[in-house]
Amino acid sequence: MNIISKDVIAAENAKQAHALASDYAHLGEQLARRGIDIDAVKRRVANYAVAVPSWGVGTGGTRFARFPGEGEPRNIFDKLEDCAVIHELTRATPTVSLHIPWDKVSDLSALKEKGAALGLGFDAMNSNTFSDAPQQEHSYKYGSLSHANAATRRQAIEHNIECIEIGRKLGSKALTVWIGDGTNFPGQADFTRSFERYLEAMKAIYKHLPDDWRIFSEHKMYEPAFYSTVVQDWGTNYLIAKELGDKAYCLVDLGHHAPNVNIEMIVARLIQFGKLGGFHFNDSKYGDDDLDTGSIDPYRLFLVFNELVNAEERKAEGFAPAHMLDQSHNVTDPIESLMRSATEVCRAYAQGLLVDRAALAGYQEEHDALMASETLKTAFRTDVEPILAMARHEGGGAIDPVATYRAAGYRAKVAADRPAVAGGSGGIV
Ligand SMILES: [Mn+2]
Repeated sequence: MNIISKDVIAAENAKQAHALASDYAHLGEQLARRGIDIDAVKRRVANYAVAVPSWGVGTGGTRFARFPGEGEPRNIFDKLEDCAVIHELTRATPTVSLHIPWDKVSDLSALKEKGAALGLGFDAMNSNTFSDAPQQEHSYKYGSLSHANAATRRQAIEHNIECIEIGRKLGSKALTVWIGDGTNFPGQADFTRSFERYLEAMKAIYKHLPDDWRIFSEHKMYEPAFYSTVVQDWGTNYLIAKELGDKAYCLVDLGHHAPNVNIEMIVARLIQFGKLGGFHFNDSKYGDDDLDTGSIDPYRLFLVFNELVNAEERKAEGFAPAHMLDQSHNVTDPIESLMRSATEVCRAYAQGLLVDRAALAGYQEEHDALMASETLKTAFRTDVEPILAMARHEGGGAIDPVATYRAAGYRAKVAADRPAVAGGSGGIV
């Protein structure tokens, strides 16, 4: 079942199909001169997938306010429909990543059936021990998995085990754990003791992880704790994955680093030691801004994908990262932002595939810094839009996803069914 009428998609595509064919043929000629088969690149782009977070289809917010949009999803079933729209038009987002307890339902088989009917699968499960759920016995105000109180830690462990159980029923194969634990004052907690407690708690969760599952730990330098966090950087993250075992991997959220940190190099290190679990894609200017992927620094996104394609092509051992978008939409229609972001990661991937790796290796051997850099720039400067558009078009999606979405009038339609929600509450993770 399609949420967006196939007739609308076909009508919009008909307006642009001729120009696309011409652009694609021209780019194909240019790439052929560089020894690249455009159809081979297109096939790999068509197979690329990035998961959409269920919370991404609602309007986000900041610490100060949230300004709700029209027709916001009321529950996970509405969210799945919004996610289906993104996949129908982009053909790049076949899975949804759920968040518990936000997406908790009494009837899991109904949820699974809804996903199947929409052609969507379930990606990594996300636990929440950074805020208190209603009727929760122990508060996470002072932490969760690293909390000083054993009963609070036990509650947080049980919650993560519950997320695994829900995920098993839905066909998920991974659990992502991000905690807000940390301090606002020097001396507030003992760094070593906190981390010992965290590791002990994660080991208890790990024991419940099915054999064909992976567990991802996600580091974050600051916020909500502003002086220290328990899982602050990739080094600590690597130690966690190493301590836990073979099913434990590190998740890299692009926004969770200090300004100017060389994230692509972190990615390379984690790949080298078989511990890169996956990504949360977004972009940032000042901190963890959760801006749309590729909206500020598309070159950095390309450099990350350059490392990923390098690993893919050399068949790095244990390399199978999970890709997910994780961003907050405050001033745009979330569906439009997520479609554009999905396109941006496809773009970075396509550009990564265009890097002349043999030439690059040669320049590196010869210490030709300028030409090595130029080799990357040549791939980055290539406008791969015809490849992305053709992959979408041939896959049944939209040549121009945003224009087609607007032509379909989806937001106005759901706004009529979904009552406006109150604003005021802040926060996104
Ligand atoms: Mn994240």
